[in-house]
Amino acid sequence: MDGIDTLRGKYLSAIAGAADEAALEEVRVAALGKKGEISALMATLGRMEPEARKAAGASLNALKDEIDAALRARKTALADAALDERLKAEWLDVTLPGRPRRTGTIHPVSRVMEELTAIFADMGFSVAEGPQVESDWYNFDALNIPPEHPARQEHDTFFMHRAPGDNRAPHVLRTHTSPVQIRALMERGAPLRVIAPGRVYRMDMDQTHTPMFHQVEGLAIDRDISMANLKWCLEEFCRAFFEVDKVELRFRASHFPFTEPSAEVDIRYSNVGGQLRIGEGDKWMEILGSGMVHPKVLQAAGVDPTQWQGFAFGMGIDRIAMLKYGIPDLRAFFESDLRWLRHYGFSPLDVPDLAGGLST
Ligand code: 2U9
Repeated sequence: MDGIDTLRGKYLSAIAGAADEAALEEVRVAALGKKGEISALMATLGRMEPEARKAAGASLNALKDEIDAALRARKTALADAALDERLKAEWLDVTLPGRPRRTGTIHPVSRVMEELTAIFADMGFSVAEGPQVESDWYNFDALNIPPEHPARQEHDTFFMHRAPGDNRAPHVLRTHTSPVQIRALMERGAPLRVIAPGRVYRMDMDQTHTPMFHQVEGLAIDRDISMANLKWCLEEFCRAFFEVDKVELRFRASHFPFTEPSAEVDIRYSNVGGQLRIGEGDKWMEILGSGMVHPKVLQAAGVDPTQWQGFAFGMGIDRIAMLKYGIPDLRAFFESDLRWLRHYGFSPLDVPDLAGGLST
């Protein structure tokens, strides 16, 4: 059986020398494949004398098993070597300090909403939310804005489509957050203190207007509420929000359908070399609208105006964010420019808290 020993030597050294799995497979096919050398020898067994066939068959089977085992052992060795290579190449020192990565930032509008919430929560107001697509009853009628009022005109309001043949009044994108407060009043009744921050929509687009902007409105309903409470509440808010000890507000008589009497509120400020300072100087800037809730509005929400009254106010969040953080261009708020967001955004870990002032 010299031939067998030659074959053994040939294939075992070929297996030992195979550098990768593909080379190993070639050796397997050459030896044990259908047309392989050992398979061919197996095929000759049938033509042998029985005695010779027995001996040759046993030797060939033993060789086949030996080559098979060698193939498997080499395969495992190659896989282990490949894994060692990878582990060496992909080695990572987990004791190194973390690399600083850029994190996202909190948008100034979100930041100001958090600040507003903290300030008003401290005064006993809860936050209410509601749908951005509203019926015209919640957005207008309940707020004493009759159908012929200018705010209802097409140029201000975005109307939703109705299916053809559906002749009901269309829903609108809310033009203010007041419907949220109507809903809160109807659901919870009086007494009530809520603020409603959120997105509102008006068909308006120029340097100082965007079709979507953010508002916060506040509503306080109780048995004995007056303009004096309103004034204190707004002064307290401005002091905390602008983080100054002294603020001065000026109430100018105005008109809104949902409040009577109504007042627009200006804040005293100065402009020193382009730097705005709140609470000092001889300039006045309008920052919000307010008033005593109109009895018809209370009535629409199912609250008896002979028992309850309250104040309400509304202000633009984007505008007060620009004012507080010195942001010059309103439209940049909605462009998602990463450089702008990194510059004007806030750390997600820095959550405003009233204890000791908002920013400390
Ligand atoms: C209810 C009753 C009354 C909310 C109010 C204003 C005055 C106001 C504007 C400020 C700037 C909107 O963003 S802005 O253009 N808002 O002047 N809003 S009183 O009055 C309400 C709200 C809800 C139930």
